[in-house]
Amino acid sequence: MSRKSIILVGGPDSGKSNYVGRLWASLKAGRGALKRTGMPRNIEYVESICEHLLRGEFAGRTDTNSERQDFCIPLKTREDTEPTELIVPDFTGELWRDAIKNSEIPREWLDELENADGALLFVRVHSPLNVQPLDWVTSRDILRKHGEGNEELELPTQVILCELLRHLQQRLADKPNGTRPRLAVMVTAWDNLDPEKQAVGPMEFLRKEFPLFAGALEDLERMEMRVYGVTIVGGDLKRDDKFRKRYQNMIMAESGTVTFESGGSWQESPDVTLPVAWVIED
Ligand SMILES: Nc1nc2c(ncn2[C@@H]2O[C@H](COP(=O)(O)OP(=O)(O)OP(=O)(O)O)[C@@H](O)[C@H]2O)c(=O)[nH]1
Ligand SMILES: [Mg+2]
Repeated sequence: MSRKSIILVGGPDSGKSNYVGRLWASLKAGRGALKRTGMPRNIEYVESICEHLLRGEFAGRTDTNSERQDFCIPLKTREDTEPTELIVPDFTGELWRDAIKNSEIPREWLDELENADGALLFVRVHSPLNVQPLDWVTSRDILRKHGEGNEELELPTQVILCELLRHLQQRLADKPNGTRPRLAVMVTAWDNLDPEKQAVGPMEFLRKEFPLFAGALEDLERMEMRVYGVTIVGGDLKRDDKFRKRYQNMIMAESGTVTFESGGSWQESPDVTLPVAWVIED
């Protein structure tokens, strides 16, 4: 069986693991664009995330001392294609952040980046771990000085995102058919924005909150990029009591949406597998 690996990249608390658990719930239910053709290896890992979501809570952050977890599942991207094994390694975001801070990315990760068929880059709306300043000039100066011995500085989130983007650009190989590698930028906890902000789409959110990063995305040449607003169950299980009550009567694998651009406007789909389907599409 052929293999495709996508790499999940993002700082701590950016929503990577909960998304993987929710992706598994959709694949299990079998209603999305991606169709599984078997069971995942390391099923305990994704099932434990699903159990939290079924109980009405988000799964906790990945333990920095635990082994790296890989979600590996055989699937088809279209009815007429051969099954392929999708491999999604989930490293803790703290390790990504520290690697960028110390300008030292472990060899194991570089190998994963070089062998990946595409990437998902995560940034979470209103995460308490998002580090400001927001303004473009300060962040740009920090980015310029990064690597010159100022590593005790707490790096703003958008500087980390720009550095992650730079590594992706340098390392991701072209697709076997010669086209550029694909990157889905996942703006998670999309439900945390009010309807007016949701209506203008996730790229506008990035322009406002992380302008340096948004600029870098707009200048990308070596990768194809799409931005997705992602809410894995459609609301905030931690902070929104009304939503939590409604969620008791919802089916987990049918809750949640992705917001993406199509035909010049923002569309919403209940199929949370769409970003992965687009990244690995031949
Ligand atoms: N409101 C809302 N919050 C979300 C959503 N997805 C994730 N979160 C929140 O984000 C937190 C972090 O999510 P994780 O999936 O643990 O993030 P992570 O990137 O794996 O974090 P590390 O393991 O530290 O790298 C969760 O505990 C939730 O509080 C979402 O769709 N909506
Ligand atoms: Mg995690």
